[in-house]
Amino acid sequence: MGFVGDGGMNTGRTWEAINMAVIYKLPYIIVVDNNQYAVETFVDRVTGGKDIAKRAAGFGLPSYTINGQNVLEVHQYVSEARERALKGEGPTFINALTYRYYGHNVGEKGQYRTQDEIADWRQNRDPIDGFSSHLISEGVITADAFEAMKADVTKEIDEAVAFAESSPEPDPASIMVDVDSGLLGVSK
Ligand SMILES: Cc1ncc(C[n+]2csc(CCOP(=O)(O)OP(=O)(O)O)c2C)c(N)n1
Ligand SMILES: [Mg+2]
Repeated sequence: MGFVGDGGMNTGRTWEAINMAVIYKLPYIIVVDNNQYAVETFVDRVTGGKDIAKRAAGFGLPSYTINGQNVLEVHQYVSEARERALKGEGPTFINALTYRYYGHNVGEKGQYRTQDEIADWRQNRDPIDGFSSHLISEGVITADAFEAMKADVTKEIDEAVAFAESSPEPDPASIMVDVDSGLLGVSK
């Protein structure tokens, strides 16, 4: 599987790679993490033809636009793509519509979209809320069990952050471990 942002959808190398995958019938699934913004640029403003699954279809591979906020829908499309790949039927393109709650980076001012837009996605289309509501309504888990699971995961994350923050800074030389210094043109 290869993942690309909506930002990568208007770059030539993405489409060159997709073309190669098609002509060699590679067992490959390309997923667009289409969160509508490339840093601060709204995808529709920079995408000719708007519909990138249609664009992908022009390269001759099954291409879908799906609700990337829906866990089961993502699972279904990726499973089918996997089957096709394993049968030797070549690559599949999945444009998964999603949303980024936070900035592309910590320094951005966030003036390119409204707080209302972010709140709307969080409140009405959150993938974890959607999937947990589904599991609860289907009787797979209880609301209490879900809350307990959430508390466990939150604790695990908090502990990992505390561990990272209390750990010593890494030795700068360690970034060269397992890196081929010849490729970088530097010596160890
Ligand atoms: C090869 C290359 N070209 C340009 C950039 C500059 N750049 C950094 S992020 C970005 C856009 C990324 O958009 P997307 O993949 O949608 O990520 P998101 O903002 O949603 O996190 C660009 C053009 C880069 N890092 N590398
Ligand atoms: Mg993006």
